Amino acid sequence: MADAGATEDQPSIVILTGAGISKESGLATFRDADGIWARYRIEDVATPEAYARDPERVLGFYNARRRGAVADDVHPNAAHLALARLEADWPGEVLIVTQNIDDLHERAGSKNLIHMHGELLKARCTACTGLHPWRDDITLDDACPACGSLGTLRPHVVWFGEMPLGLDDIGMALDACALFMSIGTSGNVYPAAGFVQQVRRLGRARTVELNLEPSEGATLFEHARYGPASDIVPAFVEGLLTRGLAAADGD
Ligand code: BV8
Repeated sequence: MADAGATEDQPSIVILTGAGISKESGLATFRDADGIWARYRIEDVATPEAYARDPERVLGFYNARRRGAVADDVHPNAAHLALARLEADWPGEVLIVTQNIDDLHERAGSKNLIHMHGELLKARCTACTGLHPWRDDITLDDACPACGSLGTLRPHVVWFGEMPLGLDDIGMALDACALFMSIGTSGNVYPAAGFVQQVRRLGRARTVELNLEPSEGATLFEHARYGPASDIVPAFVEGLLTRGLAAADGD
């Protein structure tokens, strides 16, 4: 990650994204009526305890999601593309902190990106901690490409009760930013849901929620835009690039 410093001429922006930004690319959200947690219980598929109890079930859950994420008809949508344009054209640093484990931000062209809940297209070895690009199913018969151990590969995702990734860099970027945007997240999962409060404590940055509808934490933000991400994010980015940070104000 680049240095997260901000100056008046080069104000930095931190963007938290969640499942809502990938919904129009064909990937399910978690807590909507048709979401993943309506079909699966968190404690069965997304905790270290679930994996210890029934690794095949947990691997099967992520194998199905990996197949979905690499499907030919899944592409970055206009919201992902607009954020990549913002990073390329904004005079200061733009950091995307995503809770999503898909690779749609990378495929849109974003470079300064932290996957705080891990990456679906990587496997991690619990024996040697090696990380490996992985587009196929992970099975208990697979050997770690680095150390050769059998049955020790797990999805490189952060389960409930595990420590999210990149928190030190995220914390410094939040403290330095002039604008914090939260896109397509319900504000249910911590520590991500608390980032807006961390930003507001310092009182230096504007805070904006962009979501289909007001989230759990909507009242914590000073400003908001509501609608499908593929409409509201490109419009918001266009405003920032033409009028600067003041474009964030208003609802
Ligand atoms: C941690 C794995 C310690 C990957 C995920 C009380 C009891 C027990 C635990 C806790 C507790 N309070 C807090 C905790 C901790 C716990 C937690 O938050 N639990 C919650 C349930 C209360 N958190 C943890 O365990 C985390 N680790 O805390 O470590 C620690 C200590 C100190 C400091 C730091 C850390 C680990 C959390 C990681 C969990 N892993 N999944 C995977 O399978 O994908 S969480 C899962 O939820 C996904 O990762 C997902 O990204 C994340 C957040 O969900 P959202 O992205 O917000 O998705 P959601 O469906 O909820 O919302 C979608 C939104 O989009 C909606 O608002 C919708 O309206 C909108 N939308 C829909 N369509 C569109 C749209 N918006 C725009 N356009 C559209 N078209």
